[in-house]
Amino acid sequence: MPTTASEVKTFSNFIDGKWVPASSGNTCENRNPADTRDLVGIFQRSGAAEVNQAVEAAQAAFKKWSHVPAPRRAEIIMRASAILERQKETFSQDMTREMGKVIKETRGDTQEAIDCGNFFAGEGRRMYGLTTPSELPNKFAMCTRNPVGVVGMICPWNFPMAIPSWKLFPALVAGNTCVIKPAEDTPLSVYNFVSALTEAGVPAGVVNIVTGHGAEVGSPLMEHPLVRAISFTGSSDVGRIIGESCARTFKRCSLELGGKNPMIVLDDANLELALEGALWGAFGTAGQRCTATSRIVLQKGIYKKFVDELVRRAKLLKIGNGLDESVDVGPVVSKAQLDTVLGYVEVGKKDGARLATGGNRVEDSEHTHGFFIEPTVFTDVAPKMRIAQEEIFGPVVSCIPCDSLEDGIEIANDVKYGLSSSLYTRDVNRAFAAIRDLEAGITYINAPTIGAEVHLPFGGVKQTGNGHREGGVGAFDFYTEWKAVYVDYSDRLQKAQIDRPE
Ligand code: UN1
Repeated sequence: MPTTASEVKTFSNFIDGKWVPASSGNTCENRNPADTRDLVGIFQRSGAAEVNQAVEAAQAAFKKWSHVPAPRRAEIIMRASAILERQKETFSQDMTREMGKVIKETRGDTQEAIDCGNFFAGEGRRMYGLTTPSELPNKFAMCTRNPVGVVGMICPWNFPMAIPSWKLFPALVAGNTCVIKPAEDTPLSVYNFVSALTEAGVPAGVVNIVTGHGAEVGSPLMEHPLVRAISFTGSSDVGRIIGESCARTFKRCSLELGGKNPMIVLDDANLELALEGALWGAFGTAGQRCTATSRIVLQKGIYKKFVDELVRRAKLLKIGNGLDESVDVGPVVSKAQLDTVLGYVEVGKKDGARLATGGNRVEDSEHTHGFFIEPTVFTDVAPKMRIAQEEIFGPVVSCIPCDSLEDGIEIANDVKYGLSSSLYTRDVNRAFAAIRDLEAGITYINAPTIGAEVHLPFGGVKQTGNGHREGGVGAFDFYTEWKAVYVDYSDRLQKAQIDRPE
């Protein structure tokens, strides 16, 4: 339903526990991509001044927050998770409204944040350091994990609550303070998430939100001298800029970037299972996951049967407003995304791939106000074609034939990315060979490339990132600094490396 301007709420930045409008007086609209007449909210178009205020608030809050015992901080996180659970339906509906993915998936997104909170709340009573023997007598050696300081977080729109939760929960349990920049398309979900944190008792200044455009908010955040670390999820092109900037100012920097995730299906696979997985992996979230199945590499014996059936089923998927429970595929997030995806369809056609189904914007009377694209399958795709090499981030999948597992793995690995990967086979030997040889941070056997769980490491190799992982205890490798501690109780000067028994 279209919303009239008078019903629309204006959100200010959230800085030091207060609502602070942008000093420029400029704002950005948040519109529903399923029906752009529906104005979801108005958000501040902030700049360096607001970033500065937020970072200073986070810096001022750091000492006190970092001294709160981790188990106490974790109790707050546990309460926040419970609040998210209580608000799950409302927050999920808000999320579908602001970015389009279907309601069962936004419920999954909110659930992922709840799971993440529960996991990291438990870590408040672990966050293990280590002890180790000293080489000297009567000397104790241990390592503790200390917070890093003020962390800047730059978030994507495709998992508007789950991904901020991967960043905020471990950062907070570890004792950091944060400035978060939501994606321009999905600020409401970050407000909803932070409202749960605030209600749960996170003190003023510990989490601050500054909304606006990447160049205007992200850049001053990554360049700010008081920010000690930047966590970014988004495109490889932007990741490169952030990585370079952070290198210049010696900030830690975690980059979760693109993917071109392959699903390999061998002749011996359970085809029904693989088909279901392919449809879910390729068209779930309208293909807008960095883990989306964007290449299906099929062994020749099942190639034709598989693609025929995939095409038949892709045509049956219901496209529409994600708030309708019967819809399978929602809109893409924005006009810009729509243009990018349709541009890739043209590239695929021009490069000689066969467009087996889809490829068009859906613009009948029911869909005319939204950014809907038909689920699209290209067949007879050559591995080096652009549609098989570049991240499209839309409901477009490329089917590529292969001769064998070895050939399939070679095709799978022959891209610049390495996030997720999948193999369908009933042969355990081949499964383990693929687990070893697929160049990716995540490998699924007999499941599609999407569906990571929060207590396992999430991230990729090659140009998918810079070696960090979100999720799981490994997240603390980013959100804490190791401190090596030596306690000498010998009452004499002992010289390491020099005092050695004769
Ligand atoms: C992303 O695609 O940006 O594994 C994150 C998954 C989700 C997270 C995806 N749990 O598909």
